[in-house]
Amino acid sequence: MNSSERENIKAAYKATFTKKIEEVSGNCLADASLLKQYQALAEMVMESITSQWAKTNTLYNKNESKQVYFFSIEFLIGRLMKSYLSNLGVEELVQECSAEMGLDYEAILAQESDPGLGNGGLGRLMACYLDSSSAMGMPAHGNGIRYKYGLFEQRIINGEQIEVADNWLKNGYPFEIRNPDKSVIIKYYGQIHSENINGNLTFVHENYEAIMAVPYDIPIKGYRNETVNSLRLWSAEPLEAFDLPSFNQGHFLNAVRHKSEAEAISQILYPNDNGFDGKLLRLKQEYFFVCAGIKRIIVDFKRSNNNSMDGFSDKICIHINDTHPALCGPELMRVLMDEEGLGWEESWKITVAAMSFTNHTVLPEALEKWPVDMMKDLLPRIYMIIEEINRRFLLDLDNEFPHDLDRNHSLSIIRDNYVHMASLAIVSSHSINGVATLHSKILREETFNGFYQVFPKRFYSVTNGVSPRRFLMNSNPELKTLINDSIGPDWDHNLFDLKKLLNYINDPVFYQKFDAVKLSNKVRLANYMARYNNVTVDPNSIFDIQVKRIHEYKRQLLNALHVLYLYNRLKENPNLEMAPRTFIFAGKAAPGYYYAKEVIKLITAIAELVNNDPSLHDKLKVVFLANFNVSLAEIIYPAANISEQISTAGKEASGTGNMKFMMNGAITLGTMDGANIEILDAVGPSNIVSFGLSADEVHHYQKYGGYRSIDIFEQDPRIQQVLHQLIDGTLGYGLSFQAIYDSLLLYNDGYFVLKDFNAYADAQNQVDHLFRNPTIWTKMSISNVANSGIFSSDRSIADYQREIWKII
Ligand code: CJB
Repeated sequence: MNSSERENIKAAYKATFTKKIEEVSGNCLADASLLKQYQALAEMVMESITSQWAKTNTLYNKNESKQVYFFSIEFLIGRLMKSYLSNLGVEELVQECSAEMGLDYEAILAQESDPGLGNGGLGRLMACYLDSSSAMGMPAHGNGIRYKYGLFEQRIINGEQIEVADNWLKNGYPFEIRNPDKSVIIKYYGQIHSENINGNLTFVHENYEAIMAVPYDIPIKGYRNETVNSLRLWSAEPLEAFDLPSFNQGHFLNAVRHKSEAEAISQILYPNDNGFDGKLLRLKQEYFFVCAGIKRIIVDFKRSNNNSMDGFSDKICIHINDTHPALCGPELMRVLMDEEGLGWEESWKITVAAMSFTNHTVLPEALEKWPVDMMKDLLPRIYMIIEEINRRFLLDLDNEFPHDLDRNHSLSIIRDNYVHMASLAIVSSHSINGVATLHSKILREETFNGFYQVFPKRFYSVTNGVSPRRFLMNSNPELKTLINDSIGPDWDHNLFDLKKLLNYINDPVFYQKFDAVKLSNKVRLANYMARYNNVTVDPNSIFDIQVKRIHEYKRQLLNALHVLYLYNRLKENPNLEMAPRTFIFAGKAAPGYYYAKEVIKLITAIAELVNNDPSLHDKLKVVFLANFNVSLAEIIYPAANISEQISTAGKEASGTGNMKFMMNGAITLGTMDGANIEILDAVGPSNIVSFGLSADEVHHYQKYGGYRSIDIFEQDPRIQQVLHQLIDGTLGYGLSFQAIYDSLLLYNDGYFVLKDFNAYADAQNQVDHLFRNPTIWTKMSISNVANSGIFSSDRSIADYQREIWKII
């Protein structure tokens, strides 16, 4: 494009934008608020996406290519405007025009709400996978719930977490299209009776309660290509908003009660990460989007397949993201048998061939099991089908392993009066995968070993990945520019090309530029902390960051105790030689998770102590950033020097924050857990700092005992001092962290915090030494970026295509 063509395009953009402002606000540009500017831009974006979207759908409706449907109870998509602009290839143009029109581009983008439709890694992974599928031109769609309230907004008041409702829809959401014509009726409760209709046994559902699932579709635009896939989020509505007979009889409250009961289903996201709390409403949610999603898939498939179900599983993959959508199996069976008139055998073949299942956690408290009575009552036909799936599965088992009652019992989907959802998902899927090599091994050898013995060929491993567009190109534009200037722009289609950066691994000029980018990102975060935390930090200090959900197994506690120890060392020796450090934490605790909330309180108390002690001469700062979400994450990752990935080995299935940090040049300080092991493989041992018990050692202690935290306490005066400080008032008058203290000593430190303390302190020392040698540090940092290609979600999607969905 020559410069006059570009000027014409810019003039056209400005004219359209000005007109749009009038349309959306009734004001001229000069009087339009930032919100209206954002809405105008969003409408323009949608206008340029929708025709490509329609074309993509027309293509898909020809039923030529295999379609993948991700069923997930969470999709943590983040703000979309920047992705759309960059994927359309117009971001620079819009930025330039905005500046020329005197508009604040970043402030306009900040008007967008950040939909918190997920808790953490699980939901964010789905968003990255949608992004990658579209980028690769692969037909893949999401099916989930349009929660009216996303994950709560976290405020920190007096050092404690306070939860505030997240009303993300309050200004409307411009990137969704409501499609009431595609609504589906969902039936709960009632009774099932069988009838013989024309010689066929038919199951009839009576006296059910019906609610309506209404889809809202969000376009997922591919990076600089023609593909626009869909994320379909279902909203619950009453069939009739208003019960007129009740109203006419004067029962005014009854007249609207049904409405709010129906709407309750998609009202709120359960705020538990890696935890299961067994609420009836959650089970309703699970069936809600499963039933609605499957119905639409079948309607669309038949429409483009001469009204026939032939070849369904050759063309449709239903991917079950953790066990929350595990009812996909029995629901597809129900539709195939009760609505399509197929027999059990045929339906089962189709179901198993269509379903694949990814497990995301081995924590026992997160594995879902629903009480039989609850399931039977709420979903009577589904329960009947689960019983039959189980009966047949146990029969097969008995044939293969005769009289092995223990095995039969432990693998039974229905056991001890519960429906075990992971077992259901495994039995009804042709593939089961873990999300990192170690995790998949633990699934095979421990968690699902019984199933592995029965179905060895069904088990796979696909290591997670993250979107390089969101977490590198769009959130770290300066690094993107530096990479482009160094190795050319083609790495945007193949992240493995980042390896070319290794050509610069000894280039001092490149070092300077690379360090300048990091510093600039640190300054951006430092400004954020000055503004929101009122803490001044030195951008040249080590930014040592742990951001993720607060959970015992993720061991923010280990980090916090070490900060306290460092504080003690500095108090003892104010001349201690060390690079200044800024320890940064962020993350939400589930509202009912007392211990995790205590950990937040502890971190903020340590921050108070440390940040207000002038004798430390700014060598140590601690910051807890409130309300960690995707938008905040995008500012944090590019600014990190150290990525804290310190879970108890064997507990973190993969982790994905570790990959986002690495891509932005942070050095991983980690245990040999989840994908940290693969980060080590990718960068080599000299570019990572690892420490701590291995998963095997943890497993051994858990199985056979032999660890006594009190022994460590008694032998280590550093630990004694730190633990006493938890309860002796050091951290604030009247503040005592007795529960944490007890968990470590009285209850024998279930997550091996004290056991790993020494190794962690040594590793932190090593970090200090490395950082004080800038050449080594920069070299490590560049190596991390250069070797991060394998953690692109494009690679993960390619693996799924090949191994799981068998799409060549
Ligand atoms: N995960 O975020 C969640 N929530 C859960 O309930 C269970 C697991 C996380 O999933 C990520 C994506 O696979 C993993 O990287 C992470 O280790 C796991 O905790």
